[in-house]
Amino acid sequence: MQITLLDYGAGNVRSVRNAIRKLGYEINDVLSPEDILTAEKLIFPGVGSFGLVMTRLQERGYLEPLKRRILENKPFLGICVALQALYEGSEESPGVHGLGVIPGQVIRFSTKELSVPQIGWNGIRLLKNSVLINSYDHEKLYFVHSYHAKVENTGPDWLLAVTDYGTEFVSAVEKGNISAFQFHPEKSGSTGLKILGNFLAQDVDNSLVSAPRPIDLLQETKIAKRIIACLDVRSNDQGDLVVTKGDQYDVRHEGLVRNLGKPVDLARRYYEEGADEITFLNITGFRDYPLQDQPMLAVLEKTSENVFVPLTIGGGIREFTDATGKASTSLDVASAYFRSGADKVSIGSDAVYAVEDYLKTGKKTGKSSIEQISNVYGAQAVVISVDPRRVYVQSLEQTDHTTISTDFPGPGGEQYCWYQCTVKGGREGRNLDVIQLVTSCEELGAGEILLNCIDRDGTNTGFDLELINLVKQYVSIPVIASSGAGRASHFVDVFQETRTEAALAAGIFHRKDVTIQEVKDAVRAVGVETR
Ligand code: 1PR
Repeated sequence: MQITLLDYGAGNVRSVRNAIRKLGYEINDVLSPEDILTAEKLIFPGVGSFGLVMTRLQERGYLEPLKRRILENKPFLGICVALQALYEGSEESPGVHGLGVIPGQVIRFSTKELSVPQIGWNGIRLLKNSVLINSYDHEKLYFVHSYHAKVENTGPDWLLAVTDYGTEFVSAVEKGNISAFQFHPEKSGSTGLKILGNFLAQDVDNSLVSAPRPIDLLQETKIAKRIIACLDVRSNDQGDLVVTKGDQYDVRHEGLVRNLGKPVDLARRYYEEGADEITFLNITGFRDYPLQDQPMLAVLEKTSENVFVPLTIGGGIREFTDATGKASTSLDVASAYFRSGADKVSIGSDAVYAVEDYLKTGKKTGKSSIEQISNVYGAQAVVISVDPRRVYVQSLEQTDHTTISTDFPGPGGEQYCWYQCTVKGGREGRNLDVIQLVTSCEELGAGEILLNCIDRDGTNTGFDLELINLVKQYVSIPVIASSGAGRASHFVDVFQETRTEAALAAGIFHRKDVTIQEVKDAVRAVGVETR
């Protein structure tokens, strides 16, 4: 059977395409408004901001056919912003009209105790039976969004599932053959693929199986702490692209680049072992030209064919001029990565330079890589990879930087330290501290912080909990703790002693010291929510 995809060129729909193909279906693209009406089954993956989605639909003349299709009850599946588009409007883009099929406005999460965007795996409370989501399909699903639809606007005829994140919000709607999910089935591993497969195979009208059940009887859902496998990738001395691993960022052993395996194979292994996300860092990106780095794009393309959890790619996200004088913006570089299958990009050195410029004037120019990418793809697609290193001082007066008193004194017995930001893979320190960097990046539109620590990287001595607690005091976007994991109990420590949303590790998984499942078992045993 042919499945029709509504791709209006706003971002990465490769993962939806890959998921449909993996399930054995052919894809037709909507090329004209009529295709929306004649399609047997239509999937509308919402990518970009609410305003961008609605504008693109209007420009292409898709609004009326979409409303008609929904009214005629022809099979329709909306994902993420496409669920929000069913409502009248959104706080995200004031004045822009939604499809208005369901009354009310979509609003921003305003929780104080939880980070926004919500990024990660959460449960659903299913309020009626559905052909798409069977009651036994209650495993966690992947969400990534800052705005949500309100339960009270969504009548029982539409409401299919709710989820809790500081507040109760609509995670799925369904009426007859029209369904929409706030979560991403295409990024929700085998559970998500099953739900998507149900839509593709479904031939019964959902209205026949509805039996509403009261929300209150169902247990509150909880977002899981994420475990992320990280693959530092670079060419080795023979020119092959390999996964490598540094020791405090030094990836050479006896003069040679450590080779820990092939990127695509390792990513697949970690997906199958239960990683909640996979991160690739092209660690020579700061000196290479990523748009010419075809192997890295090919790695993403190949990986995304078989890995159905979020993929982040970092390294070299900045503007470039190639040998022929052709200039590319950081947005061009990021777009190439998104088209190849990335869900998020991670910016390292260029974020430091952007913040240095920003702090000089205090004015946003809209031109930094963070702003450009966030404006087009949304904050949730922009991760800042921070590479800080401790600078020890004898007293607080010795520096203007944000300083902590530490339980791990410096080589001269110093009781205090600040965290200096570095660029070019830790090779160059800047006069910028980690708090200046992360708070400014949040203001510029970043959606998440990947918090490495050069002092701990590859040491197996555990995460730098002091650093993570410091950063968590200052930002309201999610933080991924990174560097230093050497045993499963280090993950227990990071989740029990800090409020980090995720923990990332590399060496421990590459060396097979413990499996991802063993890490999850350990943290679950102390009551931490996992997928
Ligand atoms: O500056 O935008 O081109 O991005 C370059 C990216 O590459 C940055 O994200 C930077 O962190 C990363 N990078 C650059 N050089 C190295 C290196 O190792 N020589 N890797 C490097 C950094 C840090 C982690 C690592 C964790 C966990 N790797 O991602 O995987 O520390 O390690 P562990 O669990 O084994 O301790 P740009």
